[in-house]
Amino acid sequence: MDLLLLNFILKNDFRQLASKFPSYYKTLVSKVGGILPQESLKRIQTDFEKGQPKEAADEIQRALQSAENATLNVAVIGQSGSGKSSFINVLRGIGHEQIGSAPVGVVPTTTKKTPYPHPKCPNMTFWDLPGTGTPTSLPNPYQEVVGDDNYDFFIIISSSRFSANDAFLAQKIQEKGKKFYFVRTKVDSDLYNEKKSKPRSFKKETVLHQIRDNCLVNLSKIVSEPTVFLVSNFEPKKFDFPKLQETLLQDLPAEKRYISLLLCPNLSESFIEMKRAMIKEKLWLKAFREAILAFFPMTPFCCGFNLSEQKQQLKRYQSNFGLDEESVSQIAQNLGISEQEIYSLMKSTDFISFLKDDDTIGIVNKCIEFIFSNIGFLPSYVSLSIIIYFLHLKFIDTVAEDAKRVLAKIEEMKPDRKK
Ligand SMILES: Nc1nc2c(ncn2[C@@H]2O[C@H](COP(=O)(O)OP(=O)(O)O)[C@@H](O)[C@H]2O)c(=O)[nH]1
Ligand SMILES: [Mg+2]
Repeated sequence: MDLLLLNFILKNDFRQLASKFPSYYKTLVSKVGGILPQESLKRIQTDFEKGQPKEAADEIQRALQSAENATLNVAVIGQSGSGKSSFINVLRGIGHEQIGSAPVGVVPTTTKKTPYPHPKCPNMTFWDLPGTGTPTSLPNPYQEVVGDDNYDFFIIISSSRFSANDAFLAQKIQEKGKKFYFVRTKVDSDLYNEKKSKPRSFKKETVLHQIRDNCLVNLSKIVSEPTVFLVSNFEPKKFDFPKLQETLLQDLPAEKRYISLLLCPNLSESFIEMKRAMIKEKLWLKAFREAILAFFPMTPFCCGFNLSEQKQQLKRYQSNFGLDEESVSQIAQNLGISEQEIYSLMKSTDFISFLKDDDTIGIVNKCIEFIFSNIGFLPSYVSLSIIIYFLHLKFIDTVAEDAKRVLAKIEEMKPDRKK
């Protein structure tokens, strides 16, 4: 079991905990940052210093609750036809033809500001804002759109040369003191067109560099140190989509990061690793809080081992990694293969194997022996917590590896690979 938790159970030394907690916590967080906001970290440390562990446990609980209940409103704005709806569908992990997708089309399809909640979490909503520059667009869409203060940030979508409309939007959002990200879509078709028109001199990197430069030069007149993300909504695993996701997550306030990360589609192995780290961090924080509370005899501490509850929890992890029944069915449909073929790649479908897993049993036994030999006794709820902690770690690792295998299968079956 990890050292800080064990130390806590064995020594119960709050001063030591206060000095070790922040640096230890850093080792747990994913590369886009952790769940605890800076203020919570400070408060927890001060609570330990003052010998008030119960307050520290409460602070952890508060932070975990706000992480789970966080809301996020993202405004996606840009000219009609630039790919806003398609972009929203990618971010929500929804196929363009799937039920609930934002309608995509060659003629303007969205005339009203439309909310698209994430299918797994209504608290996270993407707003498809009326395309500008069409006959039906609002007389003053910028006011209507930019004037709304509820958005956490804006994403400006542009699909061709940097336009006066792009500049105007960036300027208005900037004046509002809001953050925006500039996304240049359809780079797949730019590359295709360039290759067609200049087959001999075509160089992918040069074309991408030119597109980026054109946007940067213009944006730098509006903001200092602008960033541009070049994406294809048809090939989101390529180009800057994964980097965009990472940047958004990094920039978010800590309490909004957990839900946002879990709801992002798995675009890369590195993304699956970030999810794994953050889910483990949350598990650790819960276990740490329980370890603190276990030393307060009056604290109601119920954590019986209930098989069906554990099965449910495993399903929740599968959902976090995009491997719930609905997602598997969708993946199978997209790839034109049977669901069974996807399930055959997943080891987490065999719940019983987790209960018999020798590694988990071994590590739990070692932990329990270690505690027993150090303090001479072991309350039953502590041993139960230890079992559940390691079982969940195994769940998370197994599901994360499943997600990687499924991702590899999706890559392998991509149409351009099959040729
Ligand atoms: N090649 C290519 N086409 C795209 C991309 N994104 C969107 N499109 C197409 O562009 C058209 C307009 O897209 P849509 O998402 O409806 O744009 P919106 O009007 O801004 O919401 C549709 O035909 C999409 O299929 C992209 O990244 N690459
Ligand atoms: Mg649209």
